[in-house]
Amino acid sequence: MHTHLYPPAFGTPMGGSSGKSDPKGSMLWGIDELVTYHYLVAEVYRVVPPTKLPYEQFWKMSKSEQADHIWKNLFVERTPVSEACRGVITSMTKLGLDPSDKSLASARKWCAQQDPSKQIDRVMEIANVSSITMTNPVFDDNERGRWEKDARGLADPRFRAVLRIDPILRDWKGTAAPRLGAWNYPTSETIDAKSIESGRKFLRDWIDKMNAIYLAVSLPPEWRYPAEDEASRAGQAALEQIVLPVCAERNLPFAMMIGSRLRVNPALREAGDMVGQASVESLVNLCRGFPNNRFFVTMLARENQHGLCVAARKFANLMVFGCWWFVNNPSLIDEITRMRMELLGTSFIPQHSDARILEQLIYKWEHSREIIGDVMAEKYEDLERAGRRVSGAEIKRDVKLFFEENFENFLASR
Ligand code: FIX
Ligand code: ZN
Repeated sequence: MHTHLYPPAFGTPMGGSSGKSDPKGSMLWGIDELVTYHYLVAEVYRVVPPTKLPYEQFWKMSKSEQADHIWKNLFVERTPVSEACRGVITSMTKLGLDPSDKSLASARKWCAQQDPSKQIDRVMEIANVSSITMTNPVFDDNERGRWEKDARGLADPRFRAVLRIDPILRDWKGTAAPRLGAWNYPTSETIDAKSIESGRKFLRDWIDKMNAIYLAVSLPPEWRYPAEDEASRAGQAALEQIVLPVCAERNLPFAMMIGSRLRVNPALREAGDMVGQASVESLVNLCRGFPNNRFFVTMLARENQHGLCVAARKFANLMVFGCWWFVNNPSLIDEITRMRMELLGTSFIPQHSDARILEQLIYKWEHSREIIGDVMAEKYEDLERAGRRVSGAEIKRDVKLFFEENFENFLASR
């Protein structure tokens, strides 16, 4: 239900056997992308500090040079025990590549011989993924330009779109308002009648253009509802007057990914974001205040997971999903899934991949399925010990709820 993956129609820096490459393409796949995942950029700077390899020098290297640097320092000269490293190993093994190879040369050669679209089918087959949900940041020029140029041509039955609108809530005055104005949606710095009308029209137009299945944002740990400082008031008003009314009108859920503090180390780019504890109380206020809206919510901080579960016990319009980013690690997936089953039964979505590189689908789901399956089995054993047999049909039903129906039903529900 949440990835940063794209079909070939969005272009790809590595054309593979199709020979069609687009340096600004959004479809990331292949060994060099897998090894230069921002999680691994952060980890390699733990062992080769910027005093040894200045950040700007790293970013000037080619993708392959960066990948060779990370492979050498994290996978050869050190034991690749971290979850992000183990993930690369799992995906390589499942694709028939040799993860103990000291060089990436043969993996690179194999990838270059693959067709991007066929690789998507292969990876979806191996990962047993039936449908991929994108996240489409409309304020990103590269993304928006592709939709404006040929929205119909971007359609791919394997992928569904999501209208991602972070600046509308994170920075109305500085980013969203001026950009909407530049795109012929006249707005003001404040959420007045003009901003409301234009903002709503903007969302309706892009929901239609993308055929979006939900709208989404990520929010900082400081996010509060109601807002507690002047700077956040415009964001609150935009949420109340623009985003949630259009979601209700179009019967689309609103996804909130809460707790990411962006670029605490800007030199690391995407690898430079951080986690922070957020306010579950704000979420409770929102769910109570907007009963006609449905909310998909995931929180980044481990400390927020329990409160989030309890909040979901209070509001049927709140669907908890995924072990996001810094809690997407075996020990925490186990802890969080256990807690959720004990507090929410089977009424939550245990995981999303957040895959940025196609082949990550293989390891993100392989690793999570194993842990979620173990937790479910233990819960069935507890039930049997308590005196209630669990049938194979019931287990199949629960797995379908966790890995498909809870999402599809919440999308479609009225
Ligand atoms: O906001 C998000 O969708 C996050 O998932 C990403 O921004 C983040 O960089 C990521 O890749 C997490 O896994
Ligand atoms: Zn994401």
